[in-house]
Amino acid sequence: MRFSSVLKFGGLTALTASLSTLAYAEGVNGPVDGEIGFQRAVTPVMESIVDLNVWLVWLMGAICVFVLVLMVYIMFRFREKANPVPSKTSHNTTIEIIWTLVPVLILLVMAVPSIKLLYAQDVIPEADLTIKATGNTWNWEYSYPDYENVDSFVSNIVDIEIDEKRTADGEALSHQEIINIIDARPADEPRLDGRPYLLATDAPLVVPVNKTVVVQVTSNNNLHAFAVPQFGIKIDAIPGRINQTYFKVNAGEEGTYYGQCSELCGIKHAFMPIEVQVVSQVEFDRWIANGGSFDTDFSQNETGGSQTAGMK
Ligand SMILES: [Cu+2]
Repeated sequence: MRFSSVLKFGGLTALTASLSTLAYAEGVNGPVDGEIGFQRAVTPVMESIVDLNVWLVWLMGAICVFVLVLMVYIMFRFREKANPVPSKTSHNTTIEIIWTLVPVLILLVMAVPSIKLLYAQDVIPEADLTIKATGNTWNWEYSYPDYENVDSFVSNIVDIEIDEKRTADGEALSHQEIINIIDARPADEPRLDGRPYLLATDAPLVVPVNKTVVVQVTSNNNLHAFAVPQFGIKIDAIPGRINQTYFKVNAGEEGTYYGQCSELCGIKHAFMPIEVQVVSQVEFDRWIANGGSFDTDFSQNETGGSQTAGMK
């Protein structure tokens, strides 16, 4: 739902109808221009996050409207003309009990589902597949400890070199111009082919649909964070430590999903995207049997990243 189309709605009824869909763009993966809500949820955890958010927005909206109406009423009802002799009341025990208890109750009503959801995110269920994501400067490296025949691989952004991003006059190329340069490459080099620039990689993480995937996250150097909005996951990558999170993509939601490093980690923080290809179990088995390949060469990247790693 775009903000401009929200503005076009006149009546409250239309707004009510649109609020439930405000959270995502129907059927689209990844971010959408002008989007003000969440990306479309494809895991039970993200669905719960969206539901909680929608519910909290309604609750906060109701409180705002209530306070506003009360203030407007007071301004008119007790204005100087209508109320020349103001009340000198300074204490009212009943009112004080009410305005203490009601907010406490509201906070409790908000806290219970919030903590339930935190718990659902924090407790890692039995894994069908465990993968390890390691943050480098500046790319992600994936390994499949369950499968010895699949080498760990580095997933680099599909981009051009930074000094190619300006013309001879020093003018910055537009994103579309950069995309055109990338897509003019020969077919055996990583291209975008319709995938979003700055999110597409040369070697996506591949996982099966409708299976619990546990992600062990760590870092070789700086702090990074592994985040995929549509899965509802975001977890810090800390050198020398392993953090865990999990996701289970809903049945029928095979597709490509995108995330980004979400902890400021240095100059190319914005250029280490996360691309996850969710496939059927059959396809995944084929990918594994193939040593981590759907018959492309891009999974053969060298492991390890360094301060001087190229941006291609
Ligand atoms: Cu980063």
